[in-house]
Amino acid sequence: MTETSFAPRVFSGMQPSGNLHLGNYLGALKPFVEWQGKGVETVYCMVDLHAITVWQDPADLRRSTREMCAGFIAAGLDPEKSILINQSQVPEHAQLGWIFNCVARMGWMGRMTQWKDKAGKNAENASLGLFGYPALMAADILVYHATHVPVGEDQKQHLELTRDIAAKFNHDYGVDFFPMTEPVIEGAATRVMSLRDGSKKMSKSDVSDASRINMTDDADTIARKIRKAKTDPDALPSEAEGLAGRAEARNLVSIYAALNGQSIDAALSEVGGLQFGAFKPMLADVAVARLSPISSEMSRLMADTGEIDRILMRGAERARAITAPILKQTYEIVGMVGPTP
Ligand code: AQP
Repeated sequence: MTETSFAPRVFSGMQPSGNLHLGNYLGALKPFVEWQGKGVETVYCMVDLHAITVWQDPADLRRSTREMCAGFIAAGLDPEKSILINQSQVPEHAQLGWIFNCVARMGWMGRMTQWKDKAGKNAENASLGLFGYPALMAADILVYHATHVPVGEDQKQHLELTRDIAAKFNHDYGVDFFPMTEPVIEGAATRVMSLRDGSKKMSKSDVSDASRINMTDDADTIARKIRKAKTDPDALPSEAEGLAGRAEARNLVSIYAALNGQSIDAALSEVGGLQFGAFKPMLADVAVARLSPISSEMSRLMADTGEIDRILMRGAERARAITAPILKQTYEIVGMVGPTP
């Protein structure tokens, strides 16, 4: 099967399991907005079914889902141009997810880095959903026959698994039905690291709030977190090679470059030679300039959650016009008896 036999369509999702942070923004949300302007159909999803693979307080989940939708719109996603949904309202995701549970192999799931990291030594007590998560993620993507998935670098392995599931399904049933989806991992900050530890990913679930910049942080908080970010005593280099072995310096420069829409080399040609004492206020200024308008717009949108719910329900209707026929064809391929046409 050629990868060009499917019309281009973009899908990506995010878990409403806490605050949107700078890693989500630079790794995913900013690319989502860029794709919206490329004349391709775009579908973006708050993956609430994934979120409950670890415990979520119901009221917090509702708030985070609406806040994430507000964040998507505030960052530039237009509900008229992109389809915005929460996963649970498009039941074909979970229905195709079950079929893929029967295609994917236990061994594949057990090798997922995210499973090992999140379940850790306590795998016996982890939910079955956390183990099977990548099969549902494959369904999220393939129920749209999506060809491109913009994501941060941490999702690369899950995207490879999505291709494995599509290939096994196509092979087992002798069809060319699911596309070989391409991950799109681009930009200067595809893996934003913790501000407290340059070897750890910036993450919603880090217990230290100082480790991340939340999209809802105010200007003072952003400036304080950047001022306190871990660094080393040396000045910034003038070329990217000089960042080797300096994880924290690399991280801050990558963030600066990505916020400015520059390459790392272009950023270093501007800030190379500066000490962190001079560089950090520059980084704080650009972070506040980029993030504050998004955060104010999020607050404005959150004042009318009824409108957010309407946007999501309208998105679900539009999404189901795509997903229902694809699920129906999948059922036919698999051998499920349904209504006779
Ligand atoms: N630190 C990051 N740098 C770049 N991209 C990132 N993404 C997440 N963290 C970074 C990208 O954001 C999208 C949505 O991710 P998610 O929220 O669904 O799940 P996640 O990757 O598990 O995010 P967190 O914050 O790390 O959540 P927890 O703490 O719950 O595990 C994806 O495209 C992801 O690559």
